[in-house]
Amino acid sequence: SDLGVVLVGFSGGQCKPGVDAAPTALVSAGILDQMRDELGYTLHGDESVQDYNQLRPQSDPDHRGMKNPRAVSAVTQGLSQQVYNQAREGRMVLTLGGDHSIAIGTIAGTAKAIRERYNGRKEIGVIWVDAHADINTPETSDSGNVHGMPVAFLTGLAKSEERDIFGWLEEDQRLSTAKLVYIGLRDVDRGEKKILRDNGIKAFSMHDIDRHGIGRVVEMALAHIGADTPIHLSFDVDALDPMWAPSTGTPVRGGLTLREGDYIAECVHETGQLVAMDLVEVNPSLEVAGASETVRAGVSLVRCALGDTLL
Ligand code: DIR
Ligand code: MN
Ligand code: MN
Ligand code: MN
Repeated sequence: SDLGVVLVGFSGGQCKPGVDAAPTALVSAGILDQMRDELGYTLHGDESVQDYNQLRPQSDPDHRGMKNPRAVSAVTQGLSQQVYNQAREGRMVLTLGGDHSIAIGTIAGTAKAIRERYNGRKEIGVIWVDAHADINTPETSDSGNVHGMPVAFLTGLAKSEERDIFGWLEEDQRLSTAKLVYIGLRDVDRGEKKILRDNGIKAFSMHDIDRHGIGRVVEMALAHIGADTPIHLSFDVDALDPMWAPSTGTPVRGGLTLREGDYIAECVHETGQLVAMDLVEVNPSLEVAGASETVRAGVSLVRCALGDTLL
């Protein structure tokens, strides 16, 4: 079958350099060769990594507290078109980031393509696997880093009138809060907790995983999305415990084991509903001793989501 690949060397959604080098590291570790040779995909799209950090506007002052707002907006707007172009052809789309701000573009792209494919009768569901909820609005964010805000812009909880600062997002590129589910949360800001509560957003924290086990949590998450809903899986590698994925910008202890992460990905694959996956926040320049482990964990998550089986 067909797989569109989008390789995004971009770090402007947060402050630590190096996360832009992840696609190259993942490709060097053989991720695309494995998709082709072992999983049997026909690959589409540019297999050379695009350096999106070069795409800097001349002047990009903070706006509503957001850092690099025009750069992140321009990159994600371009990505939304790229992912849409792949998904429109009926291909599964794999995006390798970059920081998690890029999901503004990837999810906008699949949301639009799926609405078109089903003449507006279906919308995507998103499974967001992360230690963080990434649902700050510019006003609730303490950091100003846009990688902590993508879900707010995608759901319309944060809106913008400026075309060059996420004002390009159209209604058909949006995600319903009812079609969103989190797995792995353990570092959620106070303002984000209020947003999750006020909007009744489904979220499974590490506490829920401890209580019910990963099997039951994934079952409940998929039940929330629904059996006939196309799924976009957005996987932040920091959902994994730093024991398995130390090389990431904002590690939080007490996370998923590598097997729990792989299990989530395997179950999403098994549904047959997966239409797109993002793998983000691998930063090979941090914790250099753990960089290759983190890259290997990322490769494993993608393999599992795209159909590698144990037996
Ligand atoms: C924090 C950390 N909630 C923020 N967020 C993320 O900056 O908004 N770290 N996404 O990965
Ligand atoms: Mn995170
Ligand atoms: Mn935090
Ligand atoms: Mn994230």
